[in-house]
Amino acid sequence: MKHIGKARAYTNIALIKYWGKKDEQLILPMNSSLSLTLDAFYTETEVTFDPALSQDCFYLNDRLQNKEQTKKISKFLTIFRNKYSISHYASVDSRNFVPTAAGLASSASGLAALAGACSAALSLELSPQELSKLARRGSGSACRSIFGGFAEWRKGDSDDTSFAVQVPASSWENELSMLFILVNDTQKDVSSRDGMKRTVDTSIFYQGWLTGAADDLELAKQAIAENNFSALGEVAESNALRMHGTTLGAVPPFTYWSPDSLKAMNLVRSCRMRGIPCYFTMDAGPNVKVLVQKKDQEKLYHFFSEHFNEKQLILANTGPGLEILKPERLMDND
Ligand code: FM0
Repeated sequence: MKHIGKARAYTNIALIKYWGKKDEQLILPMNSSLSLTLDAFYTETEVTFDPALSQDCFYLNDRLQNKEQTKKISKFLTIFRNKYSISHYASVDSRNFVPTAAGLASSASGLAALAGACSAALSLELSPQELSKLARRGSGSACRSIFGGFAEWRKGDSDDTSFAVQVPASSWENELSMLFILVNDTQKDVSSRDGMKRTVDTSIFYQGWLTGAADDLELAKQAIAENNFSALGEVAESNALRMHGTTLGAVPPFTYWSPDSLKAMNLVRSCRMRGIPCYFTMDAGPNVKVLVQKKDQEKLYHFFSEHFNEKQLILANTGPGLEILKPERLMDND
């Protein structure tokens, strides 16, 4: 018998970053992190466990992926199969919904959607906490995309104690937005997985990162509890800078910044001087994301549109948590 399930998950951007693993196999992080889920980028994934298959196959945006591209998915499926005693291979049909084709496909939304689809396929009815643990095994940041709004990934110290939880913010989170600035870059990519490993293994700044991140998380949670935008923005910006600082102390040193990343960061500072409160963050790539209050998002967009072209700017609002969907193949038979 075939088992089919489908789910949608939205991407999240960390305000306090996950940067470094304590256990690479289980994906246990060195530090706890905190993110905001956004509505502009999401993944829909349908998974079919099928006794007729002789290997896992992975379609991304209708294209069959090669062995290398299927590896991460297949590894996750194997973890899932072992955990829930399933013997069938699966076909995974994933679609990334991003406003432009600018390489913003995210492992967070992808692996969270896959975890949700697998759970739905077997009607497991897992709790958000269990889903978060499961998604974490695919990609660390995915454990936070189970939740909408703010999520805190509590690092824990075992497979069972490392998962994300909702951070209550009344409805304040709905007053927040993020502007994505897609910058041009010609540098060779260092994946977040490789970048964080090199940093943990070799950066003389890594210990400083860990000490700071624990304090930053507390400051961020307090700012959320008090609905204090500037306090949240300040700690998020400084946390991102510290994370990126660690890469310069690694061996060999590296950076995710490109000249246009610096240009965008400087523009954020001048925006603040002009009276628009806004703060930047960056992940393992050159794009800059700017946290802003929804009421100021048009002004911010306008300001940046004088320096970057329209295709480079994407506005997002706070997004929802994991959604279980009705599989299309079942709908055909309705
Ligand atoms: O999102 O090796 O989840 O907290 O985006 O798959 O566990 O892709 F800036 C980096 C994301 C890390 C910060 O890492 O790594 C954050 C980052 P995996 P992910």
